[in-house]
Amino acid sequence: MTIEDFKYDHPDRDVAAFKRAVANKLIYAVGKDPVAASQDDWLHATALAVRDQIVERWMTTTRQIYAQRLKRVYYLSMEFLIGRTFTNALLALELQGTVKQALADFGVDIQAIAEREPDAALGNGGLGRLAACFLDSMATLGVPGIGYGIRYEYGMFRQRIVDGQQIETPDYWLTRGNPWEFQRPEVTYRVRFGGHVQRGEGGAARWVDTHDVLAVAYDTIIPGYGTQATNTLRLWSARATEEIDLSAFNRGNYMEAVESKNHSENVSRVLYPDDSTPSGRELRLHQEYFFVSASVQDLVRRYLRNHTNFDDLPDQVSIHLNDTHPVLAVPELMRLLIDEHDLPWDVAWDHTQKVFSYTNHTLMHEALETWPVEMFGRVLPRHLQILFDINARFLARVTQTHGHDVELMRRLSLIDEAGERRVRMAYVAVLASHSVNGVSGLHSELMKQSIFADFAKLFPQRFNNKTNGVTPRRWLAQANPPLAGLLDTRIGRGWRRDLTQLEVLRPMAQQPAFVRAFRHAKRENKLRLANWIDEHLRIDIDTDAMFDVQVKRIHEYKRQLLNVLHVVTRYHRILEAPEANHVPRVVVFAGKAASAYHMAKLVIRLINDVAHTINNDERVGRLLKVVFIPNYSVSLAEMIMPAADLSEQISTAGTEASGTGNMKFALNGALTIGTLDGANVEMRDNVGADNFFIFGNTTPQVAAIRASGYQPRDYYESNPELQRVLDSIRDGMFSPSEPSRYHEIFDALVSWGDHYLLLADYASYIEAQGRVDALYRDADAWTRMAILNVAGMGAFSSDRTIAEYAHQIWKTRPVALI
Ligand code: B1H
Repeated sequence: MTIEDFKYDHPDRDVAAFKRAVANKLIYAVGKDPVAASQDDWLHATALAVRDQIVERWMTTTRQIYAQRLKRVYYLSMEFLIGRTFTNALLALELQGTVKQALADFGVDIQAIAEREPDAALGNGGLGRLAACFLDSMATLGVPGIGYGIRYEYGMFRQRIVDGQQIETPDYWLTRGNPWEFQRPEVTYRVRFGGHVQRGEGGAARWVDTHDVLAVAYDTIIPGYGTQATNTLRLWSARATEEIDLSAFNRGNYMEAVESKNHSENVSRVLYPDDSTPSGRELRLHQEYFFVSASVQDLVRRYLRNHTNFDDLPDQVSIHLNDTHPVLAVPELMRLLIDEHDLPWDVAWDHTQKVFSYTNHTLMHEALETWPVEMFGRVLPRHLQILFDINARFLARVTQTHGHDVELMRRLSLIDEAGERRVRMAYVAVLASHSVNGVSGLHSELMKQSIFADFAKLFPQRFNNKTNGVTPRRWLAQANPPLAGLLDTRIGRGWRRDLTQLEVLRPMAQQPAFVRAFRHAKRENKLRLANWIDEHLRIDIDTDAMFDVQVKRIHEYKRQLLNVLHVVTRYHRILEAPEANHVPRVVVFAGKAASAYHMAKLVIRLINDVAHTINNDERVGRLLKVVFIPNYSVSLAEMIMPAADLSEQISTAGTEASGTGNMKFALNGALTIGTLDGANVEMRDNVGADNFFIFGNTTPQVAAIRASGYQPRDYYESNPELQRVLDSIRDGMFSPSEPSRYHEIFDALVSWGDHYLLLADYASYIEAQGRVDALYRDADAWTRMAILNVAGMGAFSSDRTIAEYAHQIWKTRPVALI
């Protein structure tokens, strides 16, 4: 049979057809009587009907990728922070109007059901969201890309704020089923752990006596925008193997035998909630190997479907490592090639280096992943041998070229020999990849000077930069209908696929009518957020006030605490001169702290205590309000960011690899107050320094301050306003029932060295905030500047980023579709 002979109903796209489709899904797939159907049932039925519209394109795309023998990109990531899919799918298919009408005819409100969809929160923060934006851009550009990751049963924990403190609760996001995924029980691989290695005849390695877990594939369709091209996100779920523990069973211990099944399935149970710091727990190592082994087995099998040897592997396959978390793919591919397919070592290694590429996302020392050799060898004995062999060959070559330099060997070795021996995962990634990139211009330079300095000297051509980007579909078209609508009428709809078209807004900043319309759009977004805050948090905020927003993971280097110092400064100024001409502000925070991160949790508590004190102080009134929005998520970001006037991007220079929230805010018409860190630098270059509020010490200045012996107490003692702020926090102004609650924060800043230089940047930050206030008094000038910011964001589309990866790293061609 050929596909031409295969008859099926092509789904129609008009309202009447769509109503029929939804009705059929509700009755036959969801199994619900329309008179009894809940909002969730309608959402499920509608999602299935929408999904039908994508499936055909999906199959055509896959068929064409095979037919055109295109090289595929496998994007390996522990995290994909997708958020909701329903609205995004409607947007990709341009079906919003049709579906809205069809549902309205059933008396169902599309907005209401859309908000019932749980976020797929399979990631922590920027790294996971970047992977999601990249999937969107790969599909939109027709890059034949497959995302591989883990189908966590529990995503990022849900955050509740109780008495000002963060409480974590599990996020079981699959309770009501997931209409977007296809379970593929036939796509199942065996993933092995433990055991030991035997040497067969000829020295061939045999890995035996392993404990095995099965990896089952679940596929999610990733539609491109304005194209037929449609990609796949394949997530692996752990299943116990069929066989039960026979020895336990024979001993008559049925429960013990069945319990081990439970144990195996823990592998894909939960996302580790640590952003920027690896957990070092053995289950995490299991997770990493689990998804990487299944993925590599899967891509090798796909390759062998139309090849009889591995000669074409580098022309057909690119494997991209999103940080070091998937780096076990390197020894896994080597193992498959040499142990299972009998390739000579040198051929296997040559292929491996041509296939792999790696993105580094952080320079912070504590964030660099290492595993104890002891644990590694226990869990993955064969892979440890392979890494030792890679290391020995590498160091032997270095000796040939650089002589016997023990110090250099110690620095370059894949094994850190100081103290407990550990495997340096980032070094494995660098050595095995033909391309190593950072995520902003500054970060990529620092990467070569710091953590990879020795490797950058050995392999200078390997290192490059790919500045991050964000998808304009989700982060403008979907998140900001008022602004998207305005752009559509004034500059057309093309910006969705070519964000550089925003450039034409530049002269429009001088047109009073456009300035008014732009401000009107911002106002609508501010109203939407104000209503949400009123309804959910019972805080009454003034939409004329400046919305000053910092939303991101809570981390010391991101310096939410510096923002708090500014808030408290304003509070004191208001109390001191209540009648002065203060610019009213609403300062909004949101973000989660890793569950074991004491300082970050204390900062959350301080923000909530400060909010409580200020919001209930009648002397302050509308001049200052502080709001902590609980349970920050992708869908909350979609509401919060378009409502922001001011975006806080205030990390210590040299610490934030890129940032991507910074781009989303500016794209939605917020002005940025920020340090010269990460992609802030390039954003400022693109919008012009006059349109950007830069403050603080630069990266070289930070280094110089630290080198000369930073004394935060000097700043405390010489700046009376700073002193008053810190003293009030220390003395319990915001925690009267427990005055000592924030001693630790005071001490961390004043006595224990203030590692992230908040006090050194304080005066400059307060001064910059003064410039922000002054501009806000002139509403037209503010709006003109906001327009110029939007106009300068063309370069920060993830389409640009992905085009660069595709041309320069992966060397893939887009799929041609009719
Ligand atoms: C980023 C991480 C990260 N960098 C370890 N590193 C993790 C590290 O679970 N872990 O162990 C999880 C996440 N995340 C972020 O990546 C950077 O901090 C941002 O600056 C950057 O914009 C983002 C995307 O490149």
